[in-house]
Amino acid sequence: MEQALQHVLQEKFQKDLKEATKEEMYTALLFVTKDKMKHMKQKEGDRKLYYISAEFLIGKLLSNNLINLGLFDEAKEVLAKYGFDLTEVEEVEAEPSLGNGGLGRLAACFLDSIATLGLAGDGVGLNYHDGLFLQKFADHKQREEKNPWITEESWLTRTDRHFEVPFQDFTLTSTMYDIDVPGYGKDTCNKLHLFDLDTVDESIIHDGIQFDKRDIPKNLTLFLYPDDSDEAGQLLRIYQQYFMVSNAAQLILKEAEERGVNLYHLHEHVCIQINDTHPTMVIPELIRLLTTQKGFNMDTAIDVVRKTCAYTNHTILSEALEKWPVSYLEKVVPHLLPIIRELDARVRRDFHDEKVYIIDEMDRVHMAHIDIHYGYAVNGVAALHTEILKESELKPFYDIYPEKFNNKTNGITFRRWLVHCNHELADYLKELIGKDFVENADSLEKLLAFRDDDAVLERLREIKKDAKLELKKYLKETQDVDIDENAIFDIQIKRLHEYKRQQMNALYAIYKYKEIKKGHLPKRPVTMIFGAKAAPAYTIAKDIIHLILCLQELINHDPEVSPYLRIVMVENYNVTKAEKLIPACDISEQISLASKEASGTGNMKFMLNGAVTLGTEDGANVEIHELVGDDNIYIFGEKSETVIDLYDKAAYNSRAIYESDPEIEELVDFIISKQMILIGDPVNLGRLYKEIVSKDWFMTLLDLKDYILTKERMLEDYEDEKAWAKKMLVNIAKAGYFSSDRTIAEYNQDIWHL
Ligand code: GLG
Repeated sequence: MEQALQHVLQEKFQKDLKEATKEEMYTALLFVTKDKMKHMKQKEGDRKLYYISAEFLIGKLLSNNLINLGLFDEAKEVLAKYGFDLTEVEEVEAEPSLGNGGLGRLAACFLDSIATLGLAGDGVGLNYHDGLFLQKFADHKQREEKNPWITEESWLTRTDRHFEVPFQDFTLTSTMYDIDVPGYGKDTCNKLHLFDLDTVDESIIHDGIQFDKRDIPKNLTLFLYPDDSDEAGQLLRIYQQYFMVSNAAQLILKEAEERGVNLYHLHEHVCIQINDTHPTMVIPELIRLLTTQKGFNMDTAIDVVRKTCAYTNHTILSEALEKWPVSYLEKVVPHLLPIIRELDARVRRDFHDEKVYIIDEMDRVHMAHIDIHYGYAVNGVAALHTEILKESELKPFYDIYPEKFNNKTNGITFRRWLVHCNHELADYLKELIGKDFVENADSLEKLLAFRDDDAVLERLREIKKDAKLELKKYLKETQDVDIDENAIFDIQIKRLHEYKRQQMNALYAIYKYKEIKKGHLPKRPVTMIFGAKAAPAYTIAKDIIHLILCLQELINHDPEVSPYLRIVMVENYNVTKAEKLIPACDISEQISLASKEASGTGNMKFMLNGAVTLGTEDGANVEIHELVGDDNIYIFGEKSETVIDLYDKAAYNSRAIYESDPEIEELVDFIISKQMILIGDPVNLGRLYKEIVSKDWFMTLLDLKDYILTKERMLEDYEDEKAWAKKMLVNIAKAGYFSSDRTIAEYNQDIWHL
């Protein structure tokens, strides 16, 4: 390692290890790591997986690659010898924020686990030049700025693969870039293929994240999820999606032919996982290529494609179940429409239920319906979610194809979410139970043998305290805020969405503020930490951010309250920040309205790092609850059946709750109180107030009181330090089930058969 680094530094910068800057050292590590991976091949096998996804929220890669390649300790030592701290050097790397949240981060964890299990599976996506926008706060509001991540030297390697992608008005030539994906302790390596266009022009961006949405050759891969609140934005999405899947389909066929595969047996050698509906057009595209270029007849093409593709559903929120107007598809990819119409005609011929048609009476194409009819497997991402798909959301399909439906509860890679982000805890666990858990997550259960061992419990508390100190330092440096490491850290970090109910947490802050003002002081200070980006066009979500930032201002500047309660909204929450926040957390906020969070994966990361969940019976919380038992989790709120029933009967009435309960009324009214208006913008606060009182689509007021009571009970319980440390221990010990290695083993066993 020392020699290799020395060599790069000399060659590239004519410098010695002692003279290098942090940036140069980072580049040297990048080169050395990339070079090592260049010589690693993919595991050879009969069937290869292509995981197509619009998002791969990979995060920084240096440490993870070093860990997986077994080079981490050596690199750290060599750097230390020359006065460098690897953690600081790593800061140089720009985070590739190529995803929004859970779905994209899941895809990244999956790539790690696929490689670690030694399976042949590549990711396929787009090389967005700018990741998810950079969030800045000004006047207590979110501002969006562009978020470029591609530097001259990066993990990307330009390849000489190019494909022609035909659109209505022009044909574009793609370029494929690769990122290596090494498995933990393996000598094989997979790839993440990201497609791009040489003509994309970053200089067309102006005023934050504005650009000409119509100039496709210049804008196609500029942004992840460009604003689609108008027609031009929606058309651009279709351009992106088709560009992604046409490249994927051409790559798949090309590689199959290179491997000598008879395309009539494609399904025996290739499997395609469609991550949410964004890559759905790969189905008609493959059918098109097989029929127009490979001499297949329609029946055979459909049959082969159906046996090749599988679909994962990640949400029941209708806004995310894509339905593209036929007229839009006509404008972008008219050559796919005859195929889509044929697929629809076959459905109509076989089934007489319009709920399962592909094209509805409003002439919209239901992408998920294509996936379900013309794929061989459909999976949800947590047990409850899959049940809801089968019993309500996708029931008509389940009735037709019960054999296609299966559950794959999400998971997270322990290499990033424990070994990398929490060295101290990982090292201690290795000392206690051996290092086996890094690959064999279930062996974390060995920790249970220490549940009554005072020394172990004490050490877990110390490790938590150290992580809090680290976070304190980081927040001071990056945002100039002061937090108290002796406080209870209560953390909610995830995308901002009404169903995730950050607004309910904010109402708790109001409750606590008022209590403290009345002289009801908590035994120990509480620090409430939020991190969340709101979609640029999602008004109410931005209003909720405004509320939280105003409360932060009010509370942190009130000398009566701030010694006991603090609010910190972390700016630009991303993977890198998650890695600092999660190890420091005591209370993990997982408070979505039951039935709405398909799984959640943050809940798993927190648990693994010894936080205790405060949550509803939603998504994977249900499974966490089953695993840790009632004593080690705090569950509140209405259950999903009740919620679904309220929706079905349109029986929820937030105004009635507001008007009949003076305590709730007082909390909600505070949003538009004089003090708040003095700090914030009456338009935003007023709109949010009105939304909660007169609509409250995600039923905040329904669960508010139970939430407050449960959180208060949790704060009380924290004071029994030993009992709390035991809860931490049980959570860590039981987290093994949530390793993405387990999830991927199940995908392989039940769906992929690699
Ligand atoms: C979704 C869901 C999450 C889920 C994630 C990964 O909202 O609950 O954990 O996918 O399956 N759109 C998402 O982020």
